[in-house]
Formats: sequence, structure tokens, C-alpha cells
Amino acid sequence: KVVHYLKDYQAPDFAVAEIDLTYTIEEAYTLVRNRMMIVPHEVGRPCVLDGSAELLQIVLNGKCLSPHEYAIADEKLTIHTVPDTQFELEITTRLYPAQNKTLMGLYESGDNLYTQNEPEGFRKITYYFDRPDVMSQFTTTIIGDKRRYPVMLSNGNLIDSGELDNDRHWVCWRDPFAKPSYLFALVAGQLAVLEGNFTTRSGKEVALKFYTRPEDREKAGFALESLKHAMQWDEDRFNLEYDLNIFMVVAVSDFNMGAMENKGLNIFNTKYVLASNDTATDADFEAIEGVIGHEYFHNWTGNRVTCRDWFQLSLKEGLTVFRDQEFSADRASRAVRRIHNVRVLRSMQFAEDAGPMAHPVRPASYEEMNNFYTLTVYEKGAEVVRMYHTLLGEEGFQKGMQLYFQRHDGQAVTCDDFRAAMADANGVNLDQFALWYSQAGTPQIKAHGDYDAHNQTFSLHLRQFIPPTPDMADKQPMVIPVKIGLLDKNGASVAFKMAGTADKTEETVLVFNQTEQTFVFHDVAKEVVPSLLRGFSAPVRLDYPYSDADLMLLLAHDSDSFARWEAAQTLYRRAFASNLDALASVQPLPQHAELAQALTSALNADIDPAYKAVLLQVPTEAELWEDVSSINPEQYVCARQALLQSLASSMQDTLTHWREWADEQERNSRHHAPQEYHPDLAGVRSLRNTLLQWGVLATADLLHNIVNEFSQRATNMTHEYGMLAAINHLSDDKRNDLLNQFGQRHAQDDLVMDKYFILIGSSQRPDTLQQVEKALQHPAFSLENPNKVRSLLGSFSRNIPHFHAADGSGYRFLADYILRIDEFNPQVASRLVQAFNLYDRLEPQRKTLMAEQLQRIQKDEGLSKDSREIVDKILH
Ligand code: B3K
Ligand code: ZN
Repeated sequence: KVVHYLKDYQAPDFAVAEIDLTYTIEEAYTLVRNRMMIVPHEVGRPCVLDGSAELLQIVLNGKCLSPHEYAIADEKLTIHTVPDTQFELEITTRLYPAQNKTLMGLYESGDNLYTQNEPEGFRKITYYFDRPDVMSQFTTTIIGDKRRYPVMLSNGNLIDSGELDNDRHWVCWRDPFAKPSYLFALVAGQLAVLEGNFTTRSGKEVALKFYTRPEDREKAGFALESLKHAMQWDEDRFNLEYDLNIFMVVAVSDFNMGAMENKGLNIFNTKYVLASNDTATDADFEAIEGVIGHEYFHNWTGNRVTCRDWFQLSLKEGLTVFRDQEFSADRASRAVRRIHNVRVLRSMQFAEDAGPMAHPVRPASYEEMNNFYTLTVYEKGAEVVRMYHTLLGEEGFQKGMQLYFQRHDGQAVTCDDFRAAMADANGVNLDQFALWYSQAGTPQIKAHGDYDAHNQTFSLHLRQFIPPTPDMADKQPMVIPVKIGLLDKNGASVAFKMAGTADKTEETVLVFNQTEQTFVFHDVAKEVVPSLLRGFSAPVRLDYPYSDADLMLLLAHDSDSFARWEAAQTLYRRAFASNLDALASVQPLPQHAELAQALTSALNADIDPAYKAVLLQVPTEAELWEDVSSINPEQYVCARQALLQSLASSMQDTLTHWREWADEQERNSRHHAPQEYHPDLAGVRSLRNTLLQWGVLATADLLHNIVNEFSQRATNMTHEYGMLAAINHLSDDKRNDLLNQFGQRHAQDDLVMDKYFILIGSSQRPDTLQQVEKALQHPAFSLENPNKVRSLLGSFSRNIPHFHAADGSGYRFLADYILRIDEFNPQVASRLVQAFNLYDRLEPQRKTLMAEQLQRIQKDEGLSKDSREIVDKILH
């Protein structure tokens, strides 16, 4: 087993001035001739290239090398002696893309060819310095059959093309921007194109091209519009302009992740390109806009300035997620999107931080880099970037960005370089901030406050603790921005003065950077309730001894929409905890009348419908067992379900009222045709669907309504899917009937069938495992398609009552399929292995059952290093 450490980083021995690739696509294989102009940085070093493809020939400065002049071992090619000055190395390899089921390197999908190279796929294509700090200018020639491969694409600009004998043709692409190998891309096949254009602010005309299967072409329209919005936004908010004359996006259905930002030639999972009202939900439209933005924004944060090494992945990912979050927030519903992001962070990243895979935003080591495209690197990384923004303000942050590009355009750099740009541009010291990159674990803050009527001060005492993680026991205190406001007992905002400032203010950001600290607010005329961690100003857990009445006050009045939502979350947690106690002591379940009352008032208040919908989100089980050990997952589901049930029953009339209101709104919408995506309508529909889910728990008639309305509403996927999701857990046969109707209606649509499989995999019906097993045989299902695996098996792995079934059947079932998938697609398998992350924190019986399955996976001799790294860490 080979572990890579950040501390061992060494600069490359060679530079590559130019790389010239020729792909010759034959019926059964593809030949790749790779000609490199290599410049040694130092004399006398052997030339070591990464690669694992079938090697046909090596030619050095025109001379063919014989086997004793080089060695091949462990995916490395070592040429013992090379010239001291620039030399030309030409390497020819043979690839079999139709056999490549890893979906890394060059692979075939539906008769077309695609590449995926980040992080280390390029070494499956040819022999190269496959590391991000070796940047070169790429020229790519592609030769192929005219009918099978009418479209042949690579990065940059098309500079030449021509015809050949035997119905073949060739194209030549050149990318003027030096880039690392992970940003190289090639696509060849039969593809339709949807075109648009964008004029940048300096007047450059950019051709926008979306390539899809011919039958999908019209479905790329929304993605094309999203791209234009993203290009405009990056100019307006970040002052960043696009740099080539062409920007291409290719959609492919077999793809290991969401999308890939290859220079000028993004490759996307179809899921994030194709949408129409009758096949995509509002959430899908929003995800498309976000991911299109994300990949586009990488052009500057990732491509123009890239990472020195893979430990620095968050340099581009955390920053680009921050940018795409801000893009989406500026487009619509800032408050609701922020809450949505926090919810993902808390239920998934906090769990990662509390588990066997815990690692800092900049990991210190890895075995398989693909395992480190994590919630920590992406989502927590984005929170870290957001904290610079919170500390420095928009203007200061943008000054930092400017300096970052001034210093590093065209370079491969580190997270420290980014931090230095932020610090230097603002003349501040951000040394302690570095701990956000090196310490794993979610900081916990214990807070309490005292009011001193005599001195008219409110004192807030904060204490921080960073829990130990498997990689590090003792941690140092971090810089935590805590945004705060004060409310009086009527819910009005109370102004205050901080020591050393002249003016009164209603909100401030405390810079909490010691283990223990007290902040004093002056001129506070009356008792106050603090509104803490506004906007979720840091990725921490904060505990303040609020009374229930305080929380209801915040829920009713806080001007900060995050803190207001958070008050409801805390009330839900408390109600849940009392349910859990009642279940444990076999007592009758409490009814939570006061909470129902507070929620009713919130629903009746004059607020955005989308925000009402998020107020009705009860914390997920993963959030609820955040700091618990010896977890019995079933009890969490029961206690949470009981909470929903009791609230829904006592709020029946309110739920019905607002559901009818939502229908009315949609019917009378003046924005758009009612079935179309529009942020305002999306808000109304998300409220309606949430109310439907609650309503089904309390009102038996609702199922009949759904059955009656189902076909009529099928012109809009948000409704169609919303109805199915609402009844998905019911044991009634009508659920199966509607689901079958749905499966038949959409049998030809790959992406809608993903939804069908999600519904099956996530149902709490008692027969779910049988239904999942049956679905594996469905003609639309394929183990080789990652979207299908994620839809059916991924959703099953998050299906708490079934995955954690007391008899171990869920664990055994998932392990069977992990082992099967791991044989051909380690990346997808290793994601599934992480469903077992809860191992150490489970109650003893389930822990034993899980151990059996983990050991079975661990014992598999052919197990990939991807899955092995995870399973070893879980079993430690
Ligand atoms: N940079 C790619 C992720 C590549 C993942 C490789 N396992 C997509 C993105 O973050 O934009
Ligand atoms: Zn990214």
C-alpha cells in the first residue's frame, strides 16, 4: 500500500514545453502518439513518467529506445538516461476504450468516445508527468471514420481539418493556454449541437456549443441559458472574462460524477445538462444552473490558476463551490439557498468529519486521490472561503481575488498562496486562519450570556473545542467569525456598541480566536436574546442555553433568515429528543402543541413560500445523531417520524389551507406558463410538495386526491415526482400502481428512470429490499451506469431503516454489490463503501453485523485500492 504525503512534495524534475497528441481511432482500439518537448530542470535525473497503457514504442530524439534503456514498474516508466537540454520524446500507446468500464481515461459510452482525466486518468492514455504542476500547451489531432465519428473535439480552437481515404477524416485542435494533463479532453462520435453565443464585455464573440445525442438536443436549452447567465455574472461580480473564442459542453450518460471543467470542453453528466418541464423537477433545473456555473467558473479558479498538487484540491474546489453558491444566490432566493447549503453541510460533511474518513480541507495524506473529492474538500472548503468573505467583506474579498490572479495567473499554486493574497491585499494577518486547512473535525462552541442591567452590558462567553479525529488528537483554537445581533423580548432588534467603536450598530462579526473569550456589548438598554451565528458565519456547532420561549421569539422575529430557521431546527431537535426519551422509557409520545403553534404562526406570516417550505424541514437523522455513540438507527427514524406525525395531525387545517393557496398561486401565475420552471413558481411548488408530504401523514384522503390528479399533473415533473415522493413510504398498493405507471410512461427516458429507481431505493415500505432486488433486473437498470447505481443502490445505502435492518440483510446486500461493482468501477464502489462509515458509532449488534460485511469486503483479494483505503479506515 502506498500512502502519499503532502510533506513529501517535490517540484517536478522536468517541464514540458509542448505536447502534441495524435489519436487514431480504429474499430477495436485507439492508437495514441504523444510527442513531447521536454526540458530538464536539473541535469542527470532519470525521466520518470506516469502511465499504465499498453506501450508500443518510445522514440527519443528520433531514436527508438530498446528495452534495457527504460524500465516499467508500478505504473511508472523510467527512462534511465536523457539529454541535459530540451529533447523530444515520442511515445505510442494502444487503448481499448470499449473495454474500459472504469470511466477514467478514454472510454466508450453509447458508441461515442469520451475522456475523464481528473485526477489521474491521463496516465491511462499515455505516459506523461501526470501531475497538476506540469503545465504545457496541447495540440491534438484526431483521426477517425467519418460516419462513426462525424464530431471530433478537443480543447481550445479548431485549427485545421481534412479528408482521408477510406471514409476517414481528421481534425486538429490547439489550446493556447498551458494546462496540466487533468484538464485534457477528447470527445468523438455522433452528436447533435445546440449553439448560442455570448459577447464578453471587451467585445470578444464566444461561440457556445452544447453537444448531445440527437434526440436530446432541445433539452439543452436551459443549460445554454444558464451558461450565458454564468458568463455575465462572472464579469459583473468577479470581473472575470472568458478567454477563448469557443466554449463547448458535451453531455454523456455514463459519467462517474457531475461534470468536468476541461479547458474549453466541459464534459457533463446528462443529469446536469438535459431538462424539460415534463422530465426535470425544479430542483433539477436549479442544479443544472449551479453545475453549469460551477464548471464555467473553474475556467479562472482551477484552470487559469490551478493546484500545485492534489492535496490543494480545495484551492479550486472550495473556491469554485463558493462562487457557484454565490451565483445561485444572486440569481434567486439567497436565504433559502443558504439554508439548503447548510443542511447539506451539516447532515453530510459534519458526519464525514465525525467518522473514519475525517480529514482536513487540505488533506495531509491519501492512498487514492479519487477518495478525496469529498464534502470536506468541496463544501467545508467553500465555507472556509466564505469566512474570508465574512471577515473581509465583499470589497476586501474581491481585492484579495484580484491580487491572487495578479500573482498567480498561469501557475499551479497552494491554499497558502490563496490565503496570502487575501491577507496581503487587505493588510491583515491571516496566520491563524491556516488552521482551517490543517485541522479536521467540526469545532464546537459552548456559549452563554449575562445581562448586567446596572452597566447596561450584555456579555457573551464563548468556549471552543475541536474534537479529536483519527488523524490528529490535539488541536489548536481556530479563528471563528461569529455574526451576531440582539433582540429584545418583543422581537425588536436592539442596537449596541462594541468597546473601541464610536457608533451603535445592530449587527457585528465577533472574531473568536481563543479557547475561551468574552465579548461585551455596551449600551444595551434592556434584556436581550442573542441571535447567533447569523448566516451560518462559520462551519461549527454552537450551543446556547436558550429557553423554548427564546427560540420561539427568534423563529417569529429574527431578521436573519438563517438564524430564524435555526431556531426552528433547535426546537425540532428538542421535540425529537423528548420523543426519543419517551420511546426508550415506553411512555406515551408528547404532542408538541406549542411547537405546532409556533410553526403555524410562521406559516401564516408574510414570508416567501420557499422559505416556508424550508421551515418545515425537520433535521435529518444524521444531524440528530451528530454527537451520539452506540446509535440504534431504527429508533431515530421512529422518533423523528412520530414527531412529523404529531405535528402534521395538529396542523392539518393550516397544511390544507396553504396547499390550496399554492395551487391557486400556480394557476394564477403571471410569470410563466404554470408548468414551467421559474424561481417564484419553484418556491410555490416546493411549499406544496412539502405540505403534501406532511399532509399524507395526517389525512387519509390525500392519497385518493393524488391518485385522481396523478395523470393530469404529469406535464410537470416537479408535481409528478412530488406526488410520488409524498406517497412513497405508504404500504397501500396504490403506491405501487402509480409508481408502475410512472415507470412505464418514462421507460425511454434515462434520467427520469433514475428517479424511478430513487423512489424504489428510498422507500420505507417493508418490502423495499425485495423491490430493489427486482429493480436490479429492470431493463432500464445497468450496474455499469453510475447514475443508475447511485439512484438505486446509493439511495438504498441512505435508506436508514432498510440499510440498517436489524437482521443485517441491508449490509449484506450492499456488500454483495460493492464487490461486483468494484471489479470494473472502483470509484463508484468506493463511494458505496462509505455507507458503512457509521460502523464505529453503531449499537453493538448492528456493529457486529456490519463488521462481518466489512471484513468480507476487506478480504477480497482483487479489491481496488479505492475501496481498500475506505474499508481499512473504517475498520482501523
Ligand atoms: N473537478 C471535477 C471533479 C473530478 C472528480 C474526479 N474523481 C468536477 C468539479 O468539481 O467541477
Ligand atoms: Zn469543481
